[in-house]
Amino acid sequence: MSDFKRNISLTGDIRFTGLQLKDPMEVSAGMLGVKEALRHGVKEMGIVRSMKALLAMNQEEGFRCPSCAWPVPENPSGIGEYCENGAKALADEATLDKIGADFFQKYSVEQLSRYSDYELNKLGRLTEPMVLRPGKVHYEPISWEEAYNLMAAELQGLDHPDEAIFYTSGRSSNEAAFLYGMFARALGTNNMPDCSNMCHESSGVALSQTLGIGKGSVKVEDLYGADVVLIVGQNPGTNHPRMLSALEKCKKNGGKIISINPLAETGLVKFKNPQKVGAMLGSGTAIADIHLQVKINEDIALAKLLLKKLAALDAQNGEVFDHDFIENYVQGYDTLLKDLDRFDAAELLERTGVPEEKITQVVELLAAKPNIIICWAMGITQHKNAVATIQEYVNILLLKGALGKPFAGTCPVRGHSNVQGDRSVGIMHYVSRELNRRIAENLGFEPPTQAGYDTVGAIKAMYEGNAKVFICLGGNFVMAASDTAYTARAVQNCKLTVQISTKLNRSHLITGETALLLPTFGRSEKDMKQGETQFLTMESSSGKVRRSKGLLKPVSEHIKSEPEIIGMLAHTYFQGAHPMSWKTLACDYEAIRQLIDTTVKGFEKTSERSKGFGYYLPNNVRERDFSRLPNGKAKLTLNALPGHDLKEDELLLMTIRSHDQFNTTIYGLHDRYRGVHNERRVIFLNTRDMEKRGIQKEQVLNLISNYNDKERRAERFLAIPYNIPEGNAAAYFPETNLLVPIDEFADKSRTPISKSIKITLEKVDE
Ligand SMILES: Nc1nc2c(c(=O)[nH]1)N[C@H]1C(S)=C(S)[C@@H](COP(=O)(O)OP(=O)(O)OC[C@H]3O[C@@H](n4cnc5c(=O)[nH]c(N)nc54)[C@H](O)[C@@H]3O)O[C@H]1N2
Ligand SMILES: Nc1nc2c(c(=O)[nH]1)N[C@H]1C(S)=C(S)[C@@H](COP(=O)(O)OP(=O)(O)OC[C@H]3O[C@@H](n4cnc5c(=O)[nH]c(N)nc54)[C@H](O)[C@@H]3O)O[C@H]1N2
Ligand code: SF4
Ligand SMILES: [Mo]
Repeated sequence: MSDFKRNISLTGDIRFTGLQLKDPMEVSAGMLGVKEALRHGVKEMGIVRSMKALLAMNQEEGFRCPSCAWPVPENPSGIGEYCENGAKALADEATLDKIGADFFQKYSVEQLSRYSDYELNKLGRLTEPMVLRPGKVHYEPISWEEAYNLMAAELQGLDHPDEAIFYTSGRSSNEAAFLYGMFARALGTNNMPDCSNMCHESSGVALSQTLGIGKGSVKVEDLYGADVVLIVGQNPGTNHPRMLSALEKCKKNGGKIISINPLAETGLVKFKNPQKVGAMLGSGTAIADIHLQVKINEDIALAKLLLKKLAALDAQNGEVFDHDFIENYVQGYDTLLKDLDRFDAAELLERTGVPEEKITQVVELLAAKPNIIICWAMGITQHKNAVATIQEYVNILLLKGALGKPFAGTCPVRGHSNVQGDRSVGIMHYVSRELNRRIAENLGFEPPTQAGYDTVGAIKAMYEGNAKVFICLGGNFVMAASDTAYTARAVQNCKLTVQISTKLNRSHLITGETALLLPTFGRSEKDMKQGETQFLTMESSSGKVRRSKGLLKPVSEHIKSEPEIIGMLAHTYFQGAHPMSWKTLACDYEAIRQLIDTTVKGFEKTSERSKGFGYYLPNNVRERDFSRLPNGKAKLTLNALPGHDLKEDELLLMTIRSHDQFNTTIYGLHDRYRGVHNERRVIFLNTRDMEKRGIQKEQVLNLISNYNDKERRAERFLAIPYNIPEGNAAAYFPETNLLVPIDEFADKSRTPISKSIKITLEKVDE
């Protein structure tokens, strides 16, 4: 394995920042949310810039919020279609702080790697292309032209195109992602890992197998009229805040909200709608009517218990399940009912850790009501049995006939603002025969027919020396992926790593022999081409394609848009010897959209139809069309219960987000909803688990995971007694990714097991 003699820290200097504990908050958003949002905005962007940007965010002619993928409703409230965390994301990207050549001359990558992730992000926006040459520890400036030449030369020098890997984070536009995916294929590889592999891949796999489409079926408006909404393994108060407004409407209309979560997350408990002045002054609405405090990864037991009880009621009166729907659209009914008999209700109940009376309340609701929506996120996608867990919940919807009608359906709530769009336009490591056929027909070249690497596959390939060039369209690969030390080593094995980014992160410091840092536009920035401000398109969590048009002055005149960078790289590589006009496409987004329309199924007249509030892509579940599944019917599945075989001293750790971060981008050191201030190095523990181990509040602990006799450690975390089930623990990512073994991932989707890591605690003598 090569070593470039760079002395890079994977964690930054580990030091505590001054923990202060308060009670977890009962009410989310409201006045404090808006105040927080403005505070961040004004501090980072100045008052004029922040007001200008905030007024345009999520508006018809404005830009899409760069944070999460929650859709804007058909009839938005007018002003302020954003939340505190959307405003924070905007302030973070539109900051006036910047770093360029002088900065990198002063600080080496070795020095910078001692900074925390929080400190790195705070340095500001990248302003000019930089290169880190072999053996050097300082980035130096490089012209765009030389950067394209360097990349093209490295790609041309590969023995096989499969030695190149193209990672995508979910912030890119459809236009950029399309060009990127087509360039990888034109080169001859399907090596396109993306952040989805670590995120909702389990949802995609589970839903494709059972319902014939990897996306959800619910529109925002469906939530308003639902009878029952289950929020499973999701913390919307922090990660999809405007979803709470939709849930509030649902409640007003008589709907019931059930939260299934090991934690009593703020926002699900009480919520103030920041768009309504009246609501800000009141005490907020308790969003969740019932909270099932399930133990980590016992959702299959919980869903089976619900199914068993519903089946028993249905056996009495035949009115609980939708028998017409089952008859016409569903396969596997008898087998599923028989299989449920194998499980003992008392054992299932015990596994869940939920009080029986709460289960009874939920069963009564589900039995009586037809319009059910199930929403979920990382709490169920990042386990070994994630696909099975999601399918077990889908079983409930199928038996209730709660699909393909208003106010019912599946709602996997997506993370990154355009992660769904990126997939739709072709960012995937597997092969779609239909897409390949359309590429050959419309773009004039034969794409590769061999599947490429996903995220775990890419890391292993780099580690083993089978990949040499690693290009990243956004993201922070080394910190987001599992097994930080292994992943870092893997990336350092590459000859060239390229990061197309807005802000500095640790993946810019943990690099290959040569590294390029290519600065690009944020969403909010004005992208001028041919004398006109350009728009780009994105797809929300509900499958709607909309325009996004930035308006702020770009942070530097030396940065380039993502489509331009990709188009020019492809142009430099092919030098005209390719049927696609890469150079033209680099600056003509309209032309890219036309290619998307002809090449990607479901996209049609996008330039026109993406206006205003946009258009929905086709969705077979909404039409109750299951013809693409075997037998033409949706599928009920049989799923096994998980077995963790925890040792006496082991706990199951979930790695979660604080209220002050966007994935690996750390905005601040607070998690005020959970009562944690000024510290990220904390671990939430049940008091009984603390007592058993003689652990004091705020005691310093090392976290250790041990899989296949390999010990992995994340050092120095402060113990916090918290309302969390016994045997369970929680801590923030990315600090804890050191603990996730590279080989532990979900069956079928290969998503790392970030929410159920077996750990032990080691006390540190201070
Ligand atoms: N502000 C902000 N917004 C974001 C992000 C961000 O980092 N910050 N990230 C974006 C991205 S990429 C994504 S994917 C989403 C993530 O959105 P979420 O999935 O809400 O994010 P997590 O913090 O991972 O929260 C997981 C939740 O699942 C619960 N949970 C954990 N294990 C289990 C389990 O076994 N069963 C059940 N039922 N629940 C469990 C946890 O207690 C927690 O409430 O948010 C997006 N939006
Ligand atoms: N342990 C653990 N690990 C996890 C998770 C977890 O819950 N637990 N969650 C997983 C999930 S759900 C996800 S989605 C992944 C996230 O993985 P990634 O998407 O790779 O990571 P991010 O932190 O979102 O990437 C942030 C970086 O993107 C760049 N950036 C921001 N905006 C733009 C832009 O507009 N264009 C470009 N080109 N670059 C931009 C900035 O440089 C910023 O530093 O992490 C996964 N990792
Ligand atoms: S809910 Fe998500 S998309 Fe909407 S404003 Fe908030 S962070 Fe942005
Ligand atoms: Mo995600």
